Amino acid sequence: MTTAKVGIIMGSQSDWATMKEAADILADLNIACDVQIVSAHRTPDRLWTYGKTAVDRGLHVIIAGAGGAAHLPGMMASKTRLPVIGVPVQTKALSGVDSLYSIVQMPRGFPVATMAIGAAGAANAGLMAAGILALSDADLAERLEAWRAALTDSIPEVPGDD
Ligand code: RP5
Repeated sequence: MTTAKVGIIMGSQSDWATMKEAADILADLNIACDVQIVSAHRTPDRLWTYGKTAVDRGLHVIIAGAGGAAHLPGMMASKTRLPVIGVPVQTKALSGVDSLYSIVQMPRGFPVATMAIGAAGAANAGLMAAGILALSDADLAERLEAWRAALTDSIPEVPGDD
C-alpha cells in the first residue's frame, strides 16, 4: 500500500508544468502525493489499472489534469469511487476552454470537481485535496488554516507601484 493519500495524474509530460502547482501546494502542506502520467487515449490500460487499484493502494483523492480532449478526469471518475478533482490544462489552440468543457459537463452519477483553467486551477486542486483530507486529520487542518491565514496576511491594503 502506498503512503500517499493523494494521486496526481496528467495526460502528458507537457501537463507537468501546470500540475506541479498542485504538487507544490501539497508539499507546502506536508502531504505525500504520488505523481504519474496516465493518458485516457495513449495509455488506456494504465488508466484502467490505476482506477481499479486506487482504493486498495490507499489513495483518498485523485487530482487529474488534462488538456484538449481532456477525458482523463471523467474516465478516472468512472473507474473509482474516490473524489476526482479535474484540472483543465490551458491549450494553445483554444486556450483551455476545450479542456474545461471536456471535464466539467459530467453525466449525473459520475462527478468530477472541476477547477479553473491552468495554474490557478491546479493550485486550487491541491488546496481542495488538502481540505478533504483535513476533515479527518486535525494536524493537517491546523496547517491548512495557517496556510490560508498567511495568504490573507500577505495581501496589502493599498496597491503599490511595481
Ligand atoms: C492531452 O493532450 C494531454 O493532457 C495534454 O494536455 C494534451 C497534449 O499532449 P501532448 O501532445 O503535449 O503530449 O492528452
